[in-house]
Amino acid sequence: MKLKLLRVDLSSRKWNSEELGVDFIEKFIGGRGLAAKLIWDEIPEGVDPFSSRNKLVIAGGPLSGLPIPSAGKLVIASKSPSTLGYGDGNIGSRASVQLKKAGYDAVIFEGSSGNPVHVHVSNDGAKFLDADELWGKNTFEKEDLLTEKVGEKSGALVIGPGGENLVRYATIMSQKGRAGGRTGMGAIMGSKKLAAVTFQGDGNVRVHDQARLSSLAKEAYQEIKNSEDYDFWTRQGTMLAVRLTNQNSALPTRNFSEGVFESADAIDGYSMEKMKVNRRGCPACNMQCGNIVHDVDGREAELDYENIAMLGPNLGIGDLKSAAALNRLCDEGGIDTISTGSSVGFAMEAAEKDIIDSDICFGSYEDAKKTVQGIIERNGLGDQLAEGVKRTADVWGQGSGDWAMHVKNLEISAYNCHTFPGMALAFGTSPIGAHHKDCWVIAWEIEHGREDYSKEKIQEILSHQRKRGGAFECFTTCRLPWIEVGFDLEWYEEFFEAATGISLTWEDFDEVGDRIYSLIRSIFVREFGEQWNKEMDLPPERWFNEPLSKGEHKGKSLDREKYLDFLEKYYESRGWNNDGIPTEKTLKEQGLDFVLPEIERELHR
Ligand code: PTT
Ligand code: SF4
Repeated sequence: MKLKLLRVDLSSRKWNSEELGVDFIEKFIGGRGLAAKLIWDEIPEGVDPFSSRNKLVIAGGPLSGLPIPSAGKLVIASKSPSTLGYGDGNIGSRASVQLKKAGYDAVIFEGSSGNPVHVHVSNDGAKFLDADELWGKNTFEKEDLLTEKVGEKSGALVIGPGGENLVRYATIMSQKGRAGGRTGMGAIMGSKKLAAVTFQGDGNVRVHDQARLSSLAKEAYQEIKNSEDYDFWTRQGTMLAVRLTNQNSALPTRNFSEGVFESADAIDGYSMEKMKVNRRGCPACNMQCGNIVHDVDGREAELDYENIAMLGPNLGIGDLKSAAALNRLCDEGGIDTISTGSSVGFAMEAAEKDIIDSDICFGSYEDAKKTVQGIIERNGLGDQLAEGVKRTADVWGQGSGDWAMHVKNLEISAYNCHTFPGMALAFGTSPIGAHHKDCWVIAWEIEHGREDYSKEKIQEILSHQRKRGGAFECFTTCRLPWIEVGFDLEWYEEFFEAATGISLTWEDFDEVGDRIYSLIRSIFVREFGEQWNKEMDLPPERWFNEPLSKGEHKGKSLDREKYLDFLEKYYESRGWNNDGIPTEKTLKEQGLDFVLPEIERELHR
């Protein structure tokens, strides 16, 4: 078993392919592991993310694209224009299946093109096509044009005007509703003038034991379908979280100042069910969780919890069709809904406090729409907000940094953590900046002492980070069958062996997860040098200094001293030093000796 990498140089318009063997797979698996290793090896410290020296990795793994449950995913990674460290995102798309069918597991783009380009990947390698007619179009229009050009069976990854205009949180879209790369991967494509990548394979995917994989898959799909939670999940998908978060003061409301929203019922999963006209999802998945509704303009929009929470309550908007329209606008423009909702909410608060000369206000759909449009086009106020909340707070000053809701410059996803220290730590230590993808402990905290800063909680966080941030990002498959309908983790050991012929257990997968965490942390430390410090793992001041003023948890907030102690204990459990840097011993044990020379100075300061 080998992983096959297609290397595409956009400057010279040449390509070649390389192979990575069993040793590499055992150590890094694929997906995020592959991307982190390539980024460590090939992107030198200090490179401007928008320069041609930055690279973009589109990485599948040993399981991605295979006809097994929810395996139609890909990781997209680069040096992030948002965090200036390692950044990635995960997308479900036919691109995952077609990449495999074309005979590759991953593609790395280097250099940049002078003119807009569309790269088509097939069994014949990479083909460079003129993309003048695509440039300037929104993501839906681009996908329609690409379908005409390369056929509807192909998989496409496209950017919108947001990516072309280098919005720092521009994302990559596929299938008019799948989004991946909120760390600015769309802007990296834009900086390389890469308008779209399409994939179309004609080959059969070679796996170690096809018969065993097929029989496992048949059984596995059935098990998922028979699960108790399957019906509810396919009705509500991630929208089920609105009620849970609102009931527990975790629903981001008016720029995360509160955790309960007065109109939550109108935008929750039950209200959505009444409006739902269809559902969609990723290939190879029988849980199809994309909820399609009609927005205020009667157009289709695909809803997820994060999108609605950030473009609804976080902006004071309690109308689902309006939030859906903002969701659709972000999808067409190719910008991340989470960072957009955070940036617009931040500006509304700044306007309310007279820090900026603007009359936009919470609760106004028209104001939100105008501001989102401005971000996509980089017009007026939108031009500043396209830089993200941290950079904007640095410009606006007047204490606004305290309520710029980010960690490491990446805007926080839709969970208010005034009373959730574990989730706050998960955001603080997420390897790509504040994202919930690697760890989501809200429900666990509710059950096991929500306001505790306990060692047990740290173990729970580590376990999430190892599995969600490690194995699932490396395989690369969707984690939701496991999380949402209780699909047993043991299946993945079997899938892995049938696909690769390599026998690894969850203990081995967890080790890979820890290795990747240390490697990504080393990328940040190398990048930030002496500026690196543990403050970078802290959530915003608002959660420490501005207690909730509403709801059951009124008056509560995080405790800074306890959080710092919690963070140090977390570092200790990871084998990192007091500055949050992996120790020499840990790096050696994890087989990462090669990073030592480049972070030694920070390690021994
Ligand atoms: C992900 C982040 C999320 S996570 C959501 S909703 W979520 C937002 N979706 C956006 C969107 O839509 N449009 C848009 N313009 N911006 C958006 N930004 C937000 O991006 C997604 C699902 C979901 S829905 C989740 S939790 C799970 N995420 C997985 C993951 O990260 N890894 C993995 N192995 N499996 C996962 N399964 C689930 O996939 P980022 P998708 Mg996404 C319209 O990209 O950068 O990681 O940010 O991929 O195909 O849309 O599936 O309540
Ligand atoms: Fe995609 Fe949802 Fe299926 Fe996961 S559960 S693969 S996000 S459709």
